[in-house]
Parts: sequence; C-alpha cells; structure tokens
Amino acid sequence: MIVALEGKWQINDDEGEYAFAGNVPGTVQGDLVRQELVPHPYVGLNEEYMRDLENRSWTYVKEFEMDDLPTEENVELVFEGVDTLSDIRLNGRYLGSTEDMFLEYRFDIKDVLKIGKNVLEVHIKSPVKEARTLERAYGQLGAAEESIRTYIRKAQYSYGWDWGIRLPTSGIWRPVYVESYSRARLTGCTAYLGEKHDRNGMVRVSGYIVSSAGVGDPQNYRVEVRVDDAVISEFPIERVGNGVQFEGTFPLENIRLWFPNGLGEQYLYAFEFTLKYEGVDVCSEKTKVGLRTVKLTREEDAEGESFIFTVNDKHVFAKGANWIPADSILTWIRPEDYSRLLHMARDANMNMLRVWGGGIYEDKQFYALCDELGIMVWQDFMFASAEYPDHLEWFRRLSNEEVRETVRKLRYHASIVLWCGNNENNWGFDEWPMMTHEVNGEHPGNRLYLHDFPMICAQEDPSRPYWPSSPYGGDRANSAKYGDHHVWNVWSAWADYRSYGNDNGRFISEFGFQSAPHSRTIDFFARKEEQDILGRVVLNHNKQVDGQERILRFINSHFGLTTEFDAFAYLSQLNQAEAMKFGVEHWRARKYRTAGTLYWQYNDSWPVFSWSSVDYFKRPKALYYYTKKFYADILPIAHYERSDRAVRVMVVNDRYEDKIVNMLLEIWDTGGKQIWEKKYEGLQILRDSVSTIDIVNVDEMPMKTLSNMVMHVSVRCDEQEYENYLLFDDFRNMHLADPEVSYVREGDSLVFQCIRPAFGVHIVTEEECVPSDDFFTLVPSASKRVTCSSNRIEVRSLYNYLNKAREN
Ligand code: BMA
Repeated sequence: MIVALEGKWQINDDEGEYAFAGNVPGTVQGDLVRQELVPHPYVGLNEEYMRDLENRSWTYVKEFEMDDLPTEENVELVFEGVDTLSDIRLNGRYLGSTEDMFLEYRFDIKDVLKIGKNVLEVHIKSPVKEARTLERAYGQLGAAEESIRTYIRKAQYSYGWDWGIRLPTSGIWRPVYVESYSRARLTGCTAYLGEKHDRNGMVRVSGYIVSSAGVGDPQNYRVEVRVDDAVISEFPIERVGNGVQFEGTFPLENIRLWFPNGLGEQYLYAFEFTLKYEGVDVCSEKTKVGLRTVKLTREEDAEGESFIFTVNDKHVFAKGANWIPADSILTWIRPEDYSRLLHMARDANMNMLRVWGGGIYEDKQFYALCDELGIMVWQDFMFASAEYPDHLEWFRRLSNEEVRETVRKLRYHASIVLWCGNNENNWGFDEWPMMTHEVNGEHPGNRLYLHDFPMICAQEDPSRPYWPSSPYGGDRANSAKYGDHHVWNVWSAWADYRSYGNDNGRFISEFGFQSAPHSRTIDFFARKEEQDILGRVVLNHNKQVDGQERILRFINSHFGLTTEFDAFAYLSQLNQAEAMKFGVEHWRARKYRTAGTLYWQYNDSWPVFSWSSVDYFKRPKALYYYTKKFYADILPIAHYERSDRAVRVMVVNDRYEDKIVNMLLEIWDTGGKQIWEKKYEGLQILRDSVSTIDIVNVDEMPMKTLSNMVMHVSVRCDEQEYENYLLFDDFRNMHLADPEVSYVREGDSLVFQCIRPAFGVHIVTEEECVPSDDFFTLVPSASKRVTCSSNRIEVRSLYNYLNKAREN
C-alpha cells in the first residue's frame, strides 16, 4: 500500500522570516517564485535575490492522518530525492539524515507511525553554508566554477556554471510516500542479451529482493519471469554477499532487437518479474526492455586507436549532443518538456545524447523515452570539472553508494550504452593549472573513476561498457588519437571554427559555439531598452567570461562588424550553425576514424546566451534546423581543398543498405546567374560508408572569382531530397544581392523560391509557431516546402540582416 505525501507542506526558514505553504515535490526557490514572494530569477538581474535564500535553512512539515495502521510487516517512509542535506523526524522521533540528492532514502517507521495525526518534519540545511564549512575543514580543491560544490553530492551546476544561473536550491525534489508491503519487494530488475546466434539468443535476468523486516529464508522464494505475457521460467533466489538476489538465463527465439534511431526498430519487450513465496505472488515489477548488445570497439590503427560504439555487432556513428538539466529549478520540468525535447532530438536525426556529469541522473521518464525513440545515452556519473575528496572515507562511501544505486536503478534501459566516470576531471588532472593537488600520490577523485566505479559497474551491470571520464584515453586524457576528445581550442581558446578541420579526434564528445536564444526568449528576460549586446542584463544572461566578446569576435570574422542587437542575435545563431556544420561535415567525412560527434550543448536550463541548439523555452535556434540536415543519414558534402583548388564531393551513407542515387551539382553566383552544373545519374553509394563522387577543379570552371559563388549539391535518394552547399569565402567578403525570396501558400505549407541565392532564410512569425524548416539556403533552381501554422509571417534572409547591421 502507498500513502502519498505529496502536495502542500508548511515551509519555514530558521530565521523566521518566511512561512508559506509549498509543494512537494518542489523547492523553496520554485515555490517562492511561483507565489511571487520573490522576483523571477530568470528575468533581468533578479538572480541576485536568490543569494539570500541559499544561505538559509528550512523546515518542511507535513501533517497527515492515518485511519488505520498498515497490517503488513514492512512499513517504510520513502524519499525518492531530498535536496540535499536534511534531518528527518516523524512524530518527534529522529529517523535519519540525507546527504546525497541522487539517493533514495527509506526509513523503517513500523513503530513510529500512529493512528490519527502524524507529523513529518524535514529540516534542510543550507547547501552553501554546509559546503563552506566542509571546505574550511578539509581544504579547497581545484574546480571550475564554485569550489565548495565538490564536498556535497548535489547537482554541481546548481552553484552556477558557464551557461547556468547560480541557484543552489533546497527542497524535496522527488516523491515522498509511506510504503507498506508484506514479506519483501523487488528492486533493480533487469534483463539483457547475452550470447546471440542469428535470431536466437540467451537472455539474462537479475534483480534484488529487499525488506526492512528481513527477507527470511531465500529458499521459500522464486521469481517468475514473463516476457510479452508468456511465462518464461521461475528462478530461485539466494544470498550473495550482503544482498539477496535472483539471477537466471533463458533462451529466446526470433529476437526482435532494439536499434538506435535510424538503424532499425526500437522493439521493447514487456517484462514482468513476480516474486513468489511458497508459490503465492508477493509483488511484481513491470519493465519494458529493449534487447541489444553494445560494446566499444577499440582497435589499434594507423591514427592511434578507434573508439566506436558497436550495437548488435553493427558500428554506429554517434550523432548527437550533450544534455544538461532542462531547468535550474528541477521540479519545474514537466513530463511534456522531456517528451518535447526528446522528440525534437529524434526528429533532428540524433541517435545519442550525453547526460553530462555536472547535472543529474535524469528522471525515469527521460530514459524510457530514449528507449522508445532510439536515442543512445552516454551516461556520466555526476562528478564534473573538479577534484573530489575521495581520500575522505565518508565521501568515497557515499559516491560509491550513489553509483551503485544509480546503476541498479537504470541498468534495464537499453538506451544507456555507456557508464562514464566523470566530466573532464582527468583532463583537468593532466592539463588544468588549478587541478594539481595530490593526496597520497593520487589526484583527488581518481580512485573513484579508475578503481571503484569500474568495479561497481562490472558487478552490477555487465551489459554495457564503462569509461573512466570524458574525455579519456591515451597518455593525456584529452588525446585526439585515443578515446574520446573535447575540442575547445575553437571558441573557448578563441580559435575560429575552421580549426575543426585540423582536428582528427577519434570521437568528439564536446565541441561548441555560442549564440543568442530566440528573440521571444530574449524578450522574456530583457526589456527592449535592455537589449544591448554588452548591456548589464544581457551580460548577466551569458555566463561565460567574455562570452559576448567571443560572439562578437566570430561574427566580425565571418559577417563583419555588428552593433545592432537584432542583427547580432540573428548572426550569432547563423554563425553557430555554420560552425557546427563545418565540424560535423569534417568528422562525418572521416567516418569511423572519427566515430561520433556530440556537440555542446543540446538544451538550456534557463533563458540564456549559450551553446545550446534549443533554448530554455524549447524554441529552436538556427543550429537546430541545421542539425536535421547535417545529421541526416544521407549527407552530401562538398569540401573545398584550398591548396588543390579542388572541390571534393562526397556522400555519407549511414544506412546499412547500398543506394542508387541521382545528384545535381550547380554553381550560382550571388547575382543570380547559374555558372555551371553537372548531373550524375545512377550513382552507387555504399552502405555505412563515405563515397567520393567527384573531384572538381575550380580552375576549370567558367568564373573569374570564387568569392561570390555558391556550390549547391542535391542528392535524390528514395524519393527524398538531401541538399547541401559550399561557400568559398566568408560572407563578409561576398557581395550579396537582394535574393527576392517569395512564397506561395499551399494548404498548411509555404513554398519558397528566390531569384538569387539566399542564405539563412528566416521565417519571422507573429504567433508562436515552429516551422518545419528555418534558416535555410535557397538557390533559384530549387524551391522549398515548409509547414508553418502561422498566417502572419515575414521572411528575411542574411541579406536583410547584413544591411541592418551595416546601416547601424
Ligand atoms: C565543457 C563542459 C562544460 C562547459 C562547456 C562549455 O567543458 O563539460 O563544463 O559548460 O564545456 O564551456
């Protein structure tokens, strides 16, 4: 039986200044904002009002009535997540404390619960004061951003990040309830594919049996497993170490495998695990499980060592991005937010997201959706860009407990393809000046990533690989020759995106470029008069030191000087999209020598100028639309090799099928004249590879200068058009003429055409609406169909914005 304790709780701070009824699940900060007791921290400069709250401690009180007491022998109070350090009392009796926001806490309350009124009290300590005290006691460790964060097992980004507001929340962020049950319950049930031959294979199952009253003699229990409603078998349970568990193996025929998006279906078997005591059902757990195998293929080769995800014995080029928490106030994330963001990722042809180590282990709904949508998850453990005090026994124990529980809880998800020890800590040990401490000859934290976590993963979950860090591999963690690689010379170290062309990393797990959010999102946090590139409000909404300065620097290199705000915002997005396109094309053309690109970052946690492709309100930026194209499974690429004065025309085919395609290659000048064209018919592009179609020498073309030319490639495959384009110079050096873009409406579609080549064609809609394409390129020979629900639109392109930028 479950007694939910959600809903309104009474909340007070220790100083007696605040007293209000707040929500559970919820946070103090979230409630105060929603009740307008403090100004919205995402607007203007209001972030600073949050500072006072982070130093306070709070008491959450819930009174609840029990008409009867549960009759079962186990009566537990369950907290699925407390944020973060708390002492818990029921009816005046101290039950215990919480010290990790990612852990579930259970307390035996069989003897504490009463008939009639019960009073539950959770005293939550300031995460800042406590962390400061620990830092004072044990010393400051090297860390990006706020260093005190390393002492507390709380989402690391909440203390502020280079895209994140400082908002260390306090609250009860996941459900709370009383759970009573007889005998025992099941937890961590999982199934995965062992050996496989053709369509048949061995399925392995396992899980734990737990009980606060004691499990008793395991011999009396069995676990029955059903798959898609058919009883498969019953398995005995036994004591192993200090756990009671079941394990079993059974053959399954005609297996429908789970595949990543683009490579096949995402079949999910309905598993049901039923615990039986002397033949009688005790409880059951239902889970949907995709069956697949996954390994990391790492083989020595001429460039170093490969780093390829291999799913069901097929190599997969990982196309995706890095995921951060979808809100800085976690309890504001609704199921529909996860659904929308993950569907958008799938629709942009992504097949992988990396859940980054400075955030959270996401909600179960996140992983369930990734299973359904075929989005592979690279799952970091929550340690990021810092040294961690694993020399303190309590910290090491807590970190291990957190990782063990997380692995048990999430391991049945087919979508998770990798456990990864941390974000950037090992890179920091090797190269960051602030991360040079050593304790007993070891970097703080390293025993966790190199010793403890791999051992826990091997014990709990043989169904996927473990990797110590991102980036990792070789004698330097951020080596380009081994393992995965973060590319931050571009952007962070001020290099231009063309430098991606010199990076031959084996798997690019981070690279990125900043931009403005959608204009409606800017309107949310800045009044029109505050919309100034270097104004205070705008600067407070770009958390990277010199973030705006970089945006300006790169706009200047590619588009020319810009001070007008709207043009700046638009150009920042187009620049970001062009930058990611340039990198992805370079790395996809190296298919499997580079085996994946995860750009930084997919989403935002508040309205901000950042590296994201979809902003906080889930409004797509130019990059989102570019992503759909540069991650398509058929990608034509025209690459200009300056030294050879030749264009190499290639087609990447990620499908596991050979294809026969037609291709059209054209060169247009920006004045609207077609300079050249070549048609290719019946071209064969081989499965899972990159085919070079042609090498075109530009000196053989009938044109005097390359500067004002655009090469347009279009490939027709299975009735679908895949397009791309190549410029020979930066926009700032080109003479753009008015493209005269026009459109006609056909039903709910708009069909666009132009007289002269048009770049970054942008549909500005009066009503909120997400068109199916935006920021696209047009040439006079092609038209473009876009679905768009808004009737009142204005169409602009780069030409208009550049004029605006220059007039100013
Ligand atoms: C990487 C990430 C984050 C950071 C991003 C942008 O280093 O792991 O720490 O937000 O770059 O600087």
